[in-house]
Amino acid sequence: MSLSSQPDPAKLAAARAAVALVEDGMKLGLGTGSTASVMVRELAARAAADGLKLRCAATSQATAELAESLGLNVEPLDQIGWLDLTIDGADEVDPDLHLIKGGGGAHLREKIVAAASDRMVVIADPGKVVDRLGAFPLPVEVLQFGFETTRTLIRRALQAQDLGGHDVMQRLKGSDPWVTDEGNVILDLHLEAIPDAVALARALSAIPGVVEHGLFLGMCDLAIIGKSDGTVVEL
Ligand code: ABF
Repeated sequence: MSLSSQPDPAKLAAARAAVALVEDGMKLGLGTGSTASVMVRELAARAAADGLKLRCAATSQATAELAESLGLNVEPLDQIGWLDLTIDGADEVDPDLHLIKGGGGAHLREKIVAAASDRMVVIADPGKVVDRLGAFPLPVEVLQFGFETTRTLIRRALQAQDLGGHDVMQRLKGSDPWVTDEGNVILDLHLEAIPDAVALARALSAIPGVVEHGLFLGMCDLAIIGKSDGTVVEL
């Protein structure tokens, strides 16, 4: 949200369109990030206005706290079980609805929650829509144990995919390592373009020490792209 607390109109349009998909009694996954925050506020307002009974699993501590503060019923994922719908943001969306996520550092929980959902809907502004993934640095959550070993293995995997020489940077918060909700750290892969996302995802997943990467392939069912005039486009 901006300093004036007015949400960005494009994010608001996407959030409202996604919240319109919510029905009474649904079990929902709540995403993380500024667009997802707008959605959580819209969802809470609609649930209160329409008397919707919802059960929500959050993809981050920050989202859980926001949702609870607005009166939404947040429960542990395993207490709810399978979810009807997850609504989340993204850093990039390509024409096949493949995504890069994790700029907010929550992609591990986001992927688990999305995988536990019948339907995943992404909400975004037009700046997130790309022809090909990779301009946004690809986040990879890694264990702190053996961190440099894991980074070396990631560099080797990139070389094997003709992606060698690109920066593999540890994400920082100030001068300290960024630590995720799960106590891990993040490497951001500055690749510029990812020619074969499926091959890269497979290679990263095979590396010991990699907890989860931010490529979401074949997980998104619908992307709602909000525009600043308040309209949306569905991909
Ligand atoms: C989450 O928040 C992430 O997966 C993604 O990195 C980020 C998008 O944030 P924003 O909506 O603030 O651009 O959805």
